[in-house]
Amino acid sequence: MTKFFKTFLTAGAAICLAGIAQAADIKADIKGMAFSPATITVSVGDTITFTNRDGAPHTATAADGSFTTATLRKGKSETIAFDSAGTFAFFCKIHRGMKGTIVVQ
Ligand SMILES: [Cu+2]
Repeated sequence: MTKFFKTFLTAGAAICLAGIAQAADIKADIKGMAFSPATITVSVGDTITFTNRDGAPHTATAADGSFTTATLRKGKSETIAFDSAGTFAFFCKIHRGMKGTIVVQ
């Protein structure tokens, strides 16, 4: 095996392992007219899958407009990716009293 090929394989393995370590999908429910949990902490590169458990339709929408789900009816889910660090307030566009915070670190 050439030195170049060994280096290539090692780099490839490192990239694969980094990918596995980073890409978590965090589950968040919307139930009882609230986000559960209301504060969600993730790492850069993670995704959050919001699932509506209520009969009422809901969204998960960033206060700064950086992301939103579609209107989720009962049992429906949507996955949002978080690629930059920060603290993001979010709410439901239909029920503005429903609020939460996502911390991306
Ligand atoms: Cu709602």
